[in-house]
Amino acid sequence: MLYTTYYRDIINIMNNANNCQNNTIAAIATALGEGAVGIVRLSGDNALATANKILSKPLAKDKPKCLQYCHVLSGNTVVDEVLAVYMPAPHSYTGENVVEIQCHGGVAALQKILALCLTNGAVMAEPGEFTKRAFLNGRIDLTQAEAVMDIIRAKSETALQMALRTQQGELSAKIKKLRGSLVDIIVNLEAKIDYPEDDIEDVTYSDTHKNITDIKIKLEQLLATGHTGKILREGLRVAIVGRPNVGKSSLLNALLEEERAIVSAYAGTTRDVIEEQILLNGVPIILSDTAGIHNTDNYVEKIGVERSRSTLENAQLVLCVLDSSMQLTSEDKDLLKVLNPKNTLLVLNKNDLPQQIEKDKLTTFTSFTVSSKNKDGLTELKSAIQKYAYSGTQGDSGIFVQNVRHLDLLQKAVQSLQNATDTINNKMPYDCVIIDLKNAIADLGEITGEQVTDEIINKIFAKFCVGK
Ligand SMILES: Nc1nc2c(ncn2[C@@H]2O[C@H](COP(=O)(O)OP(=O)(O)OP(=O)(O)O)[C@@H](O)[C@H]2O)c(=O)[nH]1
Ligand SMILES: [Mg+2]
Repeated sequence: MLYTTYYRDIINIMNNANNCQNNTIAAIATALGEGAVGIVRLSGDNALATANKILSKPLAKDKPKCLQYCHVLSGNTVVDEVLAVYMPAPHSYTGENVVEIQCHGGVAALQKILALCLTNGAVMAEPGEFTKRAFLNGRIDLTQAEAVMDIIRAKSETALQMALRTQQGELSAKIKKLRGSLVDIIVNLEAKIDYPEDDIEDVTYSDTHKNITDIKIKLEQLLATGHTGKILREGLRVAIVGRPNVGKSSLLNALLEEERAIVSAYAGTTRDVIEEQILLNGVPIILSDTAGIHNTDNYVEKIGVERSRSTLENAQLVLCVLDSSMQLTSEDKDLLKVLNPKNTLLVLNKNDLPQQIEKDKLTTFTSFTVSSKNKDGLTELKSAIQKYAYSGTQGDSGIFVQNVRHLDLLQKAVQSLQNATDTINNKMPYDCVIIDLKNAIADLGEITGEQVTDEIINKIFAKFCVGK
């Protein structure tokens, strides 16, 4: 990005080596470009002092969270007319003293004000450093911090809602509760180790097994929401495939409700993959129309067919289009052989024509009879696509885990709990069960940030944008 180099330069020139957490940091918090308003944000002990060095009228300490009108000055020269706000610790985004200067949203004004902040005691913020400080100061936990980025990147209202719920701590609360229950199990087992005379071993093993299994089921339910969570975040990749002339491009156009791809009676019209996005009730769908899959000696067509096959392999859901006005051809049959009924919907197109297709040969698949030409049967197809996006989710909590890091850790925790129940089944000592439980506790703690290394924290926040 254009301004990355600019930031690098400023970081190199202005930052002194000891950029520790006590430093006051500054960054442009809004996107660089032309806009009505732009914001420069400062956070740290000296945020107010630094801001006051460049403002025409010092921000009144006794007017926290109030917008105050003034000018930014460089010496005696007015840089911009601004509104500034002081948010004292601990009730600010970072939990530190924060000042935000709202200036005109032009690149020059923002860069000049940032440069003034840097020459007056602030250091350039690293990517995500404001949110990182909020985490380190205990304002939010790690899942909430990560959700901030998901809010910024949300591509649909549903993804936004999901990220907001995580940001408000719903996921953390669930995970913390389950982690707490695991700690209780350990406390109980440790008591049994300390006072073995009270112990009836079989009862302890069976109770512990049940309690661990209950927690494991809840974690597995959270894990199962990952399928939908990832789709809501990144979109569902849907490939439209089939032999030439069955109406793939017509279907794409009908789903998009616009004439995007060329449609013609000539077999082999589409030569390349055409990708478009739609939202189906808040679920982002990435649709790919492909070249008709068939055997050909034509060099260009061959490349197209290869691309169709690779789109097919990378798709999460396949719409295999068949021409229902004809009997199945050998090309149809060859294609059906390589498709997985679990992630394929058959689209029996051209239902406005006399029907010839042998439906009894297609019973292993879910199929929909449509006419792309007359826009008939598309509602049912659309709801099946949407249903696929939500498949695998259980419970009615409405939380979808969408972060790959969280999903990996949930998977690890489930495995550790599986190990714990195996350990119990093998009647191994309580100590061995405790080791497995501690592993699960560590994995869950890494999700919320209760048990996480600096290295991981740095890695997470490095993916943020500067100013957030
Ligand atoms: N009657 C009828 N004709 C259709 C329907 N859908 C598509 N067609 C016709 O079928 C022909 C092929 O349509 P396309 O959408 O170009 O088919 P395609 O599968 O994309 O073809 P290639 O790109 O060549 O692989 C065109 O003449 C369309 O008008 C339908 O539902 N009913
Ligand atoms: Mg086509």
